[in-house]
Amino acid sequence: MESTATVHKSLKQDMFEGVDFYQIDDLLTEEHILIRSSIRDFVKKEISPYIEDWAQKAHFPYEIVKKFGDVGAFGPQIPEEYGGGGLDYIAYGLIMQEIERGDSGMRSTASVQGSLVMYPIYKFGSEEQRKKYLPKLASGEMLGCFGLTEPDHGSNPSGMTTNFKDMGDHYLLNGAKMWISNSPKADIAVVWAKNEEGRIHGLIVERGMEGFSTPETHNKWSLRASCTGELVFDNVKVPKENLLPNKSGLGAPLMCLDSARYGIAWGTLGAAMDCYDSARRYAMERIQFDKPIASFQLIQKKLAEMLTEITKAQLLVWKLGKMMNEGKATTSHISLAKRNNVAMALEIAREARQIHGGMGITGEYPIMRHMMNLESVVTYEGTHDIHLLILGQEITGIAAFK
Ligand code: TGC
Ligand code: FAD
Repeated sequence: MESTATVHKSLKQDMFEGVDFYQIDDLLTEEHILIRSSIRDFVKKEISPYIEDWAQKAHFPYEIVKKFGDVGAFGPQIPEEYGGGGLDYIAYGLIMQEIERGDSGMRSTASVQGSLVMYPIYKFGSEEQRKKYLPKLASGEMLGCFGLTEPDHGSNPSGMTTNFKDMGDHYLLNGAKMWISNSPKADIAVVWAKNEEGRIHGLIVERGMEGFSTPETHNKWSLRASCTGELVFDNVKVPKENLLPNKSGLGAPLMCLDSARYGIAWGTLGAAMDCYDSARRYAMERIQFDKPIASFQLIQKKLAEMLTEITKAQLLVWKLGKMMNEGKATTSHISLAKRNNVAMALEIAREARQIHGGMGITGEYPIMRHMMNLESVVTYEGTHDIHLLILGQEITGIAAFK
């Protein structure tokens, strides 16, 4: 009989093969499958061997930024002329799925850069801003972050107090943002702030501007390999050409969130697949009462339900991806998928933890890391309940937020 120690060693090699019970690959193009395979190989080589150590040490591996750029993980949906991948939304989703299969914090780094920094610059920026920032963000020469949340305004960003005044030849920015992924290492921040009339605008704030600091948030039990911090603006002089000119109002950041939430719906599927894959292998190898635990009905029930939920979630994001490609997906369509798939992944992580018994709480397996990461994912980009209320508003026409 193989000892438990040997089993752990072999699992560490990352033998993930994907989950495709309903032959969903038939719905993908050859290009989609090639892209997925190249990102899967990248994750096996550049993330899986190290992620446990990074997470245990709360270390953000800055060198991954350039590597993500090289493999095309930043802004796959942005046109090629600006350094993006020029790919469709299903390709974008598959990339997020594979990266989050490695770790949700790594996917955070990629989705913030692509959907929350490159997207607003591409969508709402001037041609000069696009040319200045997008190619460097795409290649990983530059890292960005997105500042919407404030200490007193999380689910309700419209109440933000960060503000800027027109000083003639520049804007003067004051306020603070909290819980900002990538902030401690970011070269630029896309910051949402109110002008003197109370209208929300996006501004590009660069590291090095006087009065701008990015203190790191320590002691997280979740997304430990991703860096999170604040953005503090103390009379920061922002050049006028750094204002995103082509859209204002809360709708602008909410459009960015649509794109990022879509990526999360795919990404969490990756975390769920990893937990299922690890649980299935462990159940086949772990012997109790002289049999593999996989032979017990209660374990089979858990595995069968995991596969069912993963398959349903795969079909959901594939159809949503088609709607994104056709420009037919609405915020509520995206909310449904983000909410469902994060909850599905969290439930699978918890069940997988049970299947691994005591080993499930250790860093020998990815389960506890995924589970703790998903506790952030269920909160950021709109909490589980906020997405329920978005759906409630869609169904009834009544906003129950206020
Ligand atoms: P509401 O009155 O509904 O809307 C305000 C204005 O925005 C317009 N709008 C949209 N426009 C474009 N696209 C959308 N998806 C839009 N949704 C709304 C709307 O028409 C209106 O326009 P106008 O012209 O009338 O002003 O806004 P509300 O204040 O009632 O809020 C609604 C609510 C609660 C759903 C919204 O505030 C919300 O989604 N809250 C959640 C906040 C959130 O998700 N924060 C995420 C921060 S970023 C983050 O977490 C990154 S983590 C990244 C990582 O590490 O991966
Ligand atoms: P609150 O809004 O205070 O919510 C607390 C609880 O109250 C939740 O359960 C919520 O659902 C509930 N609640 C709130 N309002 C209502 C209501 N009307 N009806 C019913 N229930 C309600 N933000 C960024 O801008 N950029 C980032 O890069 C970023 N990265 C993040 C990284 C991490 C690791 C984390 C944890 C957060 C990040 N966030 C980021 C912030 C994130 O978007 C917010 O945490 C989230 O929007 C919730 O805000 P809050 O934490 O202030 O919770």
